[in-house]
Amino acid sequence: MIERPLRVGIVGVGTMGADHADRLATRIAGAELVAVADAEAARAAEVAARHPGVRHVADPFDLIADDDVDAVLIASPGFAHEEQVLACLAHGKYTLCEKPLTTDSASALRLVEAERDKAGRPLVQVGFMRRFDPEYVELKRLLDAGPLGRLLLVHNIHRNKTSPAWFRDSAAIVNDSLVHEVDACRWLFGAEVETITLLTPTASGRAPEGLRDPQVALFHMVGGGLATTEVFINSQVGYEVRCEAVAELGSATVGLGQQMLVRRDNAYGGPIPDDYRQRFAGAYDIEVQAWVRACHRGVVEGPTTWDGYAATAVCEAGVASLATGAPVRVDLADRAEILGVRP
Ligand code: ISE
Repeated sequence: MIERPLRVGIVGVGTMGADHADRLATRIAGAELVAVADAEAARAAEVAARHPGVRHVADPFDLIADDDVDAVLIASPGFAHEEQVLACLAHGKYTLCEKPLTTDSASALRLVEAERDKAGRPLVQVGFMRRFDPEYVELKRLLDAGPLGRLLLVHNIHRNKTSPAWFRDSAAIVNDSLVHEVDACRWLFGAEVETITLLTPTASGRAPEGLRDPQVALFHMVGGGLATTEVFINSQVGYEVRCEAVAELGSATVGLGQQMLVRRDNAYGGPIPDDYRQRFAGAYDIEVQAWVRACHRGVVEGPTTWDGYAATAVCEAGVASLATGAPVRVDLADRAEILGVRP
């Protein structure tokens, strides 16, 4: 139990980390942003300068080891996560690690095991913000409460206006964008993904050379559910996220507030957010606030390292499917054997 404000440090203050810095410094109760670190020192200095009293630290590992930091929010690129999360575990720090947990399943599984062996208890939450978005939460509540009967199908749409410069190959769309729908489907169905098939039409002429964009994913869930996801990261329009769940007695949809806007010039239907920071601003606030409250109580309540591992394993199989268009089975480790809990 931590009685005073939770002292938080942020590792990685690019687009998302800087957004979290503003959030933690201005509107999260029970927390104090104390330090930021970034591979680009100037960027850390710039973000720290916006928030009086916040230190900038050159080396992320010094921030993680700092006794004056109780909890770490990791918003660095996915390839840096394994070592940084391992350091957090070694120092017993509560951690909120942005998705993806890591970019390959072997390293993600190592983190599941390291949390078990080094910390002996859950310390890490993975940043899948859809689970905190009020509309998604309402959908989940409705499905679990039972009036719609058994969930049969989920249809997702996930579009961005343009891809970030570092999206240089088609796998980035799977690992960094589709990963959200992988987690959302596991959560909504309460089941793992059994196979994934990834198909692509002719690529948009607006997508950078070599990027197979858009993509369509099909998930066969354990237990018989099916999910489709369109991911289109250079749609030119804006940030559109929708999710329709089809159950035996009815359907329910998240994101209908954006449904009428289909043209690039925002011509009708009202404004559409430019990116995830606007569309999910409320979800991020709720997510980070819930994490802070959970840290005060010494627990992890959001998506776990297992959730991060399972999502990464599905994406890895998805990248393999991209090569052939054939279904690829997701081979997960035995959860009960690893964590000693029922699957
Ligand atoms: C980004 O990293 C996110 O997490 C966004 O939610 C997603 O829409 C985008 O495609 C990713 O690059």
